[in-house]
Amino acid sequence: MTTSLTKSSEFIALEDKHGAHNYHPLPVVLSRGEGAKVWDVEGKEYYDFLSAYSAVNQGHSHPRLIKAMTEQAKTLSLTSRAFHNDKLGPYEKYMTEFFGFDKVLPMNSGAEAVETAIKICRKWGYEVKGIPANEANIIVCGHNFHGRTISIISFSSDPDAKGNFGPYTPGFVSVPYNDIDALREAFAKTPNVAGMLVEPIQGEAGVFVPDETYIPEAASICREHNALFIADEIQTGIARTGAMLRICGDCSCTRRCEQQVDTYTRPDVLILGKALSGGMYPVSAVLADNDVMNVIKPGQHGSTYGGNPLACAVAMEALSIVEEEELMVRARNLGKRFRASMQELVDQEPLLNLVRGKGLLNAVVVNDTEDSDTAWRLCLELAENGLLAKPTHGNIIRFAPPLVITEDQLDECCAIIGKVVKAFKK
Ligand code: IF1
Repeated sequence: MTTSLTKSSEFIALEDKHGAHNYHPLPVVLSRGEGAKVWDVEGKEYYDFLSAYSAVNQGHSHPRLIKAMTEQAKTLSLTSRAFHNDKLGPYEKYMTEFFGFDKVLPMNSGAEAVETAIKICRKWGYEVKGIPANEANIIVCGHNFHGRTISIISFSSDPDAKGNFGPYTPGFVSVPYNDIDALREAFAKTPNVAGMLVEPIQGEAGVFVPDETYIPEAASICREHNALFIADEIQTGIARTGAMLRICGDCSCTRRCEQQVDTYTRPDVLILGKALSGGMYPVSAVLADNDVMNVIKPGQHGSTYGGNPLACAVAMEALSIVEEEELMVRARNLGKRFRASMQELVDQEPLLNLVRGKGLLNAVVVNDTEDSDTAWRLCLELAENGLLAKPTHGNIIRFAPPLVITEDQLDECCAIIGKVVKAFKK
């Protein structure tokens, strides 16, 4: 379809009239992207400091991804799982070797993969652990974000995500994040715990980084209680936080390595999405070993698009780019540089309270109340000055550029942020 529209305001008016109002975007209409940059319909250039919520870690329009995508699209895009296809097996081998698990279950969106992990966990609880029928509990954390399906929002603590969508799915017990004693207590008090679902860094909560010991200790408590430790690395994984997975800590292996087996931060179930396809196409995955994954038998789970040849081709290429371009090392080094620069700004400017994060998943907390519009107005100013970022929870701004951003570009971006903050009138 061709369109005669040219101006941002015209596109925004169309969305306003014909689209559901389930988002409140910044008033910018993008039409092109390359690397760390995007352009709007007026031709204005921006640095992208959201990276589609960490889906475009490999940068916009990566030439290798475009090639993989278009070549596969010309050949075979979808077969359904009623038949085999010649990309699925190679993809599954690649994925399981890459992340060090026996098996992978391919899905599409992040929320679907989380649902999949929950289903696997419950079934494992009944069939392997021996939990009485319909009694399984899964421990989750306060202020989590795992997606937007009914079951997932059933254990959300965000009133907007949850309000008036009831009745809710039972079987989830929420504990405060980063509180190991609360977790121990929950395990002691809660019968029939099949597993624990956790984000290694809470993204939506404002890039909340737990204590170094929290994730390994949580994993070991799960092991003590014969419960599955399920890591949602949809946002933190695939190099974003400076390692292939956040649960790899500071290890810079290009693939998920064996070290985690020793420290037991290796999850029993690993959930990936977003950058698994580098922003080309929705691709998500759940990984686990045979003792867990084999509870799923034919007919018990699946999806029309899950494991399609296009997704398989794109995901293999997306991971191979991360590995070959060593994006985890880039994210780690550039992240340190970004936080150091922002810390200087925080020290000088009363408008900013603090900067936190890991790798290139960072947030700056603005010195104002959660219900103020200061962070929103700052983001409008940043956009005006050529940098796109989005507030979360009112007074927090997330900064997460594509990992292919260069050091010079990052410095330029820090200068833009500095300039905007210094000139800002509250
Ligand atoms: C939106 C946040 C980011 C996720 C984790 C599962 C999913 C997500 C850890 C679901 C998705 C997104 C979705 C996006 C906003 C966003 C987000 F602010 F809400 F928290 F990234 F920071 N697990 N996160 O972060 O994946 O089904 O969306 O593919 O527009 O809702 P999905």
